[in-house]
Amino acid sequence: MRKDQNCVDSNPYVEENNEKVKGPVTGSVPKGKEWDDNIGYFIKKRLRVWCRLPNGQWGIGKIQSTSGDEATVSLSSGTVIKVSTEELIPANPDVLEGVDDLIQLSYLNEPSVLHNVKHRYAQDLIYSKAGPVLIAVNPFKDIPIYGNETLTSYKQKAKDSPHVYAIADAAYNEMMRDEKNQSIIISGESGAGKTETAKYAMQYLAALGCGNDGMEYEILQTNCILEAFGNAKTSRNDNSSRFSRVVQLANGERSYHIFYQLCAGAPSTLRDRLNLKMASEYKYLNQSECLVIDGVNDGMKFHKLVEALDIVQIHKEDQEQAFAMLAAVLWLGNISFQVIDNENHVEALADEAVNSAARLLNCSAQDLMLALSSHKIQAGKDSIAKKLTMQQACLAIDRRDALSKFIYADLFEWLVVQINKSFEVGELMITGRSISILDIYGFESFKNNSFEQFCINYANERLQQHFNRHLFKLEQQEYEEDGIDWTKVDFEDNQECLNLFEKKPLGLLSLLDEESNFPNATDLTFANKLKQYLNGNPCFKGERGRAFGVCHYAGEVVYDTNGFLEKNRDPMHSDFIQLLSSCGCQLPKLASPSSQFGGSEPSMQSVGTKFKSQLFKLMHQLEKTTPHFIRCIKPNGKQLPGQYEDDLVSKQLRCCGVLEVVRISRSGYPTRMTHQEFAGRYGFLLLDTNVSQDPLSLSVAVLKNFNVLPEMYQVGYTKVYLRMGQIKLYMAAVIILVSFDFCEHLLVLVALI
Ligand code: AD9
Ligand code: MG
Repeated sequence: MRKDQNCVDSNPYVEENNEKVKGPVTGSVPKGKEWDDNIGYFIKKRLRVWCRLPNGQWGIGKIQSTSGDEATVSLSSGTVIKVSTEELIPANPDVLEGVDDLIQLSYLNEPSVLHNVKHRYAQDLIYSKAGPVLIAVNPFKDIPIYGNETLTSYKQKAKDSPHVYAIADAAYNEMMRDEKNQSIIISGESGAGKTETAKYAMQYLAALGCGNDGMEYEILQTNCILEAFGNAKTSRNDNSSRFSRVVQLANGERSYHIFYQLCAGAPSTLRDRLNLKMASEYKYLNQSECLVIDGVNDGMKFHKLVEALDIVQIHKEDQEQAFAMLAAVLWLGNISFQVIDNENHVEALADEAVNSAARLLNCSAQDLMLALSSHKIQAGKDSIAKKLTMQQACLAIDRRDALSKFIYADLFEWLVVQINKSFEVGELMITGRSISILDIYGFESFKNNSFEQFCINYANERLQQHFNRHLFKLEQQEYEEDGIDWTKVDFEDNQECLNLFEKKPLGLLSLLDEESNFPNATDLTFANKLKQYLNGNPCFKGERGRAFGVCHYAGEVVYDTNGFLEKNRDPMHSDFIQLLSSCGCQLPKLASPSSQFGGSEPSMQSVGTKFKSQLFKLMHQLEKTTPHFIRCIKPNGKQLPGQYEDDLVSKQLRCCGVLEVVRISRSGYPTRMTHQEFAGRYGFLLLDTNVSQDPLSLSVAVLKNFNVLPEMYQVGYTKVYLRMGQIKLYMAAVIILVSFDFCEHLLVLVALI
């Protein structure tokens, strides 16, 4: 196999200070190599290089002299330092500073990539390309690069600099051209800007797809609704997309925005009907000592929310029913328990909280109290209700909280169904094609990581595999199968980590389910079991006590198993389901006819297993689409504009595989067409009619006829492969030609580009 001429691992020449300097593009000088122009290593006097400074940061400078294994480097700051030649990394010439696409860098290495992104960020150029991937660095301030004017420029192709609009535009065009569903997959850490980016993508698609102002406005209003019900303030992001935080909050964080909005903004008639109090009077909300967000007016937000609900045509009665469910959840949180007899049985206190919750749920206070204070025990075919005792008081609280979470989850699902229903008209439905935008919680690694992080990181591990598959695996497989010359580019495969989670019976999820089913198991016995069975796995790290570590693609995370078993079980008792399905409340039943509410049998699946099967379903759907990837980067941990922490950014760029993507895109052939397609599209341009008419011969003849440089394309068994940008370049030439000779085809070609 011929080594690819343009592959980054070969030795290109770079013009620097009028000297030709030859050298490897990546990495440092191999150990033991001498300075030798004949060999061609890059260490040359006055060459720009990166070196690690004593403070761990990268510094740029020029080599003054070398002696043995040591080089003297004059830094741009004026300081002169001595550095081991092994640690020197070549820097790009000035002219390449701040290029749009990292593919254009002559030297591809971590400090160069980091510097390029930083240089652009300092000029508010928050978007860059890494081959096919869009990198978006959160500006944490408003910059005037959105709105109708910019949108129109992208729509009319007057602009093509990296932008989320450009990605949305590409997705739309590919959907129309290939008649294939598309997806825009947005990933990144918490607070990196995923949701904002998703909103801009939606804004663009709404403007493009609808051609109808009313519909566009309606689509955008859904953001306001989904954010109110799906987002909350966390320590990392004031508007974080969350799940499952109805009942427990960390200090300084808030529950879903909607609760505070309702309490602050509901008009007095509604307040009376729901017996609504201030947010500070509800335990679910006041436990974290954080009721407001700086600069946010919850009352006003509530009015905006109601407007949005009206716009997406959710009936007033349904809106009121949804608010009643929210108020019921808040009142449930205020329910407390007391000992009622000598046998230490506990019962819910028959106070305002119980009465209000029961009234809002449309059931009797007695039924609600019974459901909360007793549990059913199976005796043969029958079940007997048994009162909980003082020792089981925490069970009663768990049951109350499980009910609250369940109601909220169902309400959210109902809302999504309603929103989707209101869009069951319009162009997308007519063409039957769709563009899915995936804004998923990013990888999380905190000081203390629990079951939530475990699930989130598992999902991210799956998404990373999807990314790898599309950008590395499938790409290279296709080259090989189609018989073109190709030198493989290595990438980090995370299959082993996924196996650690998913393998049966000895994987993290299976072992968790197994332990969750043992009545006497504890979080400690679970941790010990993991260590017993998984210690040999290279992605698993046994830690002390209840902890264990997982080597994720984005770094190692230590999880504390405290609460894992209980959270995995998340009991939703059948008597609750009975209670709720017998009550007059209509909303939840609308939401999910297949859900536990309507059915007689509660789901016995654990939370972990359910999460896995939902994730598989999602991945399955994504696999059927053409993906477009956006990697959001958080430049600092303080949510502040203008601050760029090198280490933090480096880590994120590294863990999303940016370098590898650039490497593969630079040496790869991103544009490809079958010989039939290619010949069909461009064959008519051939003036020579003697060419054999089979598609392969026609394709080759077209390429030759237009003098496409041999290193710019490859001809495989089934397809023609072209390097980045070739189709544009080549087609521009074609248009000029066509406009003279084949005027009738001009329109077709313009449309193709
Ligand atoms: V989480 O995983 O849901 O916690 P996200 O979704 O990645 O997180 P989000 O989009 O909510 O983060 O962005 C956080 C904040 O950054 C926003 O509230 C904005 O204040 C800020 N942001 C993000 N992107 C932009 C942007 N393109 N322009 C201006 C932005 N501000
Ligand atoms: Mg978000």
